[in-house]
Amino acid sequence: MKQKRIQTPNSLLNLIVVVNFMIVLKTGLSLSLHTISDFDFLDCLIRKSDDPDSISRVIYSPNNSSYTSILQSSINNLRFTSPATPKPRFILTPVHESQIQTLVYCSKKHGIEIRTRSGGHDFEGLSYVSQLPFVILDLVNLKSVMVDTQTATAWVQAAATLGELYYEIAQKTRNLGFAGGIWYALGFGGHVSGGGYGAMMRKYGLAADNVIDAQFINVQGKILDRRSMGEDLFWAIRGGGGSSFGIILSWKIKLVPVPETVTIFSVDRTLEQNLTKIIHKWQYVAPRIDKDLDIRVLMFSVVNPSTGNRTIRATFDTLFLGGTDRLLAIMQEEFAELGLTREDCTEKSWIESVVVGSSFTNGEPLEILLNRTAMPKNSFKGKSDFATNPISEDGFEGIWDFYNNKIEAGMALLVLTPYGGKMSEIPASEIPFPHRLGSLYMIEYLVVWDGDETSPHISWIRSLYSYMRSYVSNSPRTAYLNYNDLDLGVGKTYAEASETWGSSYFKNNFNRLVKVKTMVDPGNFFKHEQSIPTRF
Ligand SMILES: Cc1cc2nc3c(=O)[nH]c(=O)nc-3n(C[C@H](O)[C@H](O)[C@H](O)COP(=O)(O)OP(=O)(O)OC[C@H]3O[C@@H](n4cnc5c(N)ncnc54)[C@H](O)[C@@H]3O)c2cc1C
Ligand SMILES: *[C@@H]1O[C@H](CO)[C@@H](O)[C@H](O)[C@H]1NC(C)=O
Ligand SMILES: *[C@@H]1O[C@H](CO)[C@@H](O)[C@H](O)[C@H]1NC(C)=O
Ligand SMILES: *[C@@H]1O[C@H](CO)[C@@H](O)[C@H](O)[C@H]1NC(C)=O
Ligand SMILES: *[C@@H]1O[C@H](CO)[C@@H](O)[C@H](O)[C@H]1NC(C)=O
Ligand SMILES: CC(=O)N[C@H]1CO[C@H](CO)[C@@H](O)[C@@H]1O
Repeated sequence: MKQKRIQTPNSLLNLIVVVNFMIVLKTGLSLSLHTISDFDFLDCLIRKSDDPDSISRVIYSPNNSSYTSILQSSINNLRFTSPATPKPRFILTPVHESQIQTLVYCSKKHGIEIRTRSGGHDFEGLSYVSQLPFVILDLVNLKSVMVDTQTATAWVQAAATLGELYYEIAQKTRNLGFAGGIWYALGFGGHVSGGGYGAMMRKYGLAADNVIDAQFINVQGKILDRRSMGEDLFWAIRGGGGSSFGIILSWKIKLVPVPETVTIFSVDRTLEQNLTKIIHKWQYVAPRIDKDLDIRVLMFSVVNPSTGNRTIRATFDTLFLGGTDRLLAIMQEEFAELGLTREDCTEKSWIESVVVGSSFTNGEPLEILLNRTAMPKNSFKGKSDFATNPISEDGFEGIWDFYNNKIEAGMALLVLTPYGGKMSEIPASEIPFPHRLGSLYMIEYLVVWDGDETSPHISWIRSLYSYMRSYVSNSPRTAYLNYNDLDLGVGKTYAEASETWGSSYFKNNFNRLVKVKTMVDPGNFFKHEQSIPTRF
């Protein structure tokens, strides 16, 4: 191996040049430009930093032995781990915000895109994959949580997980919680900037509805808070997707009251137990029932052991902010078809319900919420819809057909999340998330697989999505930003985007998002496949 030495103040520069020199030797001259720009970029980071030694300790190039493990540490969709997936030129894991300011300056100067990653759960891998030369800004070291029970608020840094926040709240009080997502390992930065719903949504709205301040770095590298960014930008980043606008360092949130005792149940029903009728009824009940009650439905195809035939099994997964007696009374009155019994119900503290909600059902300790890698990962593709009218029983029969006869067992999931309650009270333009009054429930389609044989699964979910067209919201057909789906289009111009994903995710709020984007990032530096475009 030939080493090309260049005199620099930092040995890290040598290291980069070496590896790029090797690439040039192997693939010809075309890549030599990369060598130059990588070198200049790194040189910029080190020269512009007020603490060069410190920043050089948090820059990883492909030559560094930790590069791959850091890259993969929070890739939550294994679909984006194949060798063909584009890899970043560098990964920066800042320990100080000034390092991010330096990164913004140098990335702009050298034309390298920034992908910001908090928890890495993006459905399409947008926080760690780009087709253009890019660097991952991995906020993994910025994850502090400061809970203040006196004011019922908290400051939460971007890469803290929901689990870390929930755990920290519960360490201090049993009377407060937060209206964020169900899945404990989500990163706070991405989750909240895309809306963020969980089992208390019908009572308290979305995570983004409960944000009261933020710390943010804009395209000029300035650190802003709510007051200095102004209400337009503060509006946009609460549900409009932070990555179109800049970098969220932390959110200040409002905690919400929770009772000392909540009740949960998880009841299964199959087609042989009249599931189709029960689900049909659920549509009329779940979005209108008491706000303290959230009845989600998760459906799979399973083999019925007694017939040997496939059937659909639905789990009615429920959080009730109250005790068993009141729950049973409400259920008897409104939803007797489910046949809920006292034995199905368990009283717990709110934080214990969070643990079970994340599928830890074997009595795991609360500390499991702090283990980001407690669950295995796989490859997946997801999509979403909003139902604005109840679906007929025939409509459901058609869905069952997709799950039972057109795919292997256990690989696909259908989740129905009821809206109504507080969600219907918040005006559709309050924050960019527009799916409020009139949305009965959200539908999530998910197909999950091991290994890299992608196409049959993706074609399956596309055909299901196409079947659903006549049953769900239309003009526009809507979707949830946090379940982003590149099939909705990757239009980058204003016109293309507003015809496709722009109106699906944001409806009438899209135009205001474009206005804010044009104002705060006119050069469109912060961009990705479905970022808000500028318009002049
Ligand atoms: C297993 C699983 C369970 C889920 N459960 C729920 C749920 O219960 N409720 C729900 O609402 N959603 C849920 N989601 C969706 C989830 O909310 C989104 O994927 C969310 O964007 C994840 O945030 P993250 O920080 O983990 O992801 P990342 O991949 O890090 O980021 C997602 C997007 O936000 C951008 N971003 C991240 N951090 C920042 C930042 N600091 N500043 C600016 N932009 C940033 C990224 O660039 C990317 O565009 C789930 C997803 C998965 C995979
Ligand atoms: C790079 O790799 C070496 C070990 O190969 C390690 O000591 C160093 O901390 C790594 N990271 C950086 C940023 O250099
Ligand atoms: C299904 O519904 C029918 C009538 O609608 C009822 O007779 C039957 O008992 C129900 N089956 C179950 C398992 O609940
Ligand atoms: C199983 O499915 C087959 C084919 O659809 C059907 O003919 C048969 O009656 C089913 N068996 C039972 C027990 O439902
Ligand atoms: C987190 O969970 C994984 C999987 O169960 C386990 O292997 C690992 O040891 C756990 N980590 C910690 C710190 O407990
Ligand atoms: C994996 C790899 O190529 N590592 C190289 C990184 O650069 C140093 C020189 O600075 C080499 O010694 C390593 O072999």
